[in-house]
Amino acid sequence: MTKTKLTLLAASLTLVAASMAQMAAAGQSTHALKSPAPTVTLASSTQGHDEHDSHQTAGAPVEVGDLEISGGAVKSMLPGAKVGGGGLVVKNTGSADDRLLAVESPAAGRVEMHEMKMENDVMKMRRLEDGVAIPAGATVELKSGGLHLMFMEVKKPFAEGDTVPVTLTFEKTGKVDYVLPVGAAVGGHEHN
Ligand SMILES: [Cu+2]
Repeated sequence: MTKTKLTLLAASLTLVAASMAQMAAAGQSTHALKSPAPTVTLASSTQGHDEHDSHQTAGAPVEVGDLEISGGAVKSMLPGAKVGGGGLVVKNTGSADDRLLAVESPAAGRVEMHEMKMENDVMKMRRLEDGVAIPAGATVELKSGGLHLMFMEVKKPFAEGDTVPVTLTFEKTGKVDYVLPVGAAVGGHEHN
């Protein structure tokens, strides 16, 4: 009798011990699995916000809808100069065409889109009144010598190390803010 009771007691103690061990193990695994995961997610999303929202880094890619704006630069200008040239890269990852309709900058009276072309051995430049087509799947680069941006009535000549914020207006995507770095002036064209 007594022996049986003891055996039963021992058996139930073992059961209790076993279930406690299980609980502990379960608790441990929840800890081990759950807590590191959100930490990683939080860290990466915080980084993304810093780069894009609070203070845009010059030349840092910006993605809005199907468009990715990246690269590009504005050339530094001579003292007293009023016109500056620059460009950027627009990539359309979507399946619908878009169009860059207008560019504005607080640093310039107005920003025009220009195209340079050789015509009978003469380099001609014309203003693109209808903007620049950004076809579906295409990457369009605006830079000196081809399609480019002209900053007119520049308030303070761009100097190397400055940044030039621009607001791009696209037909489909709408307005996109981007910041261009000012690089060293390298050859290129002058027009006043
Ligand atoms: Cu031009």
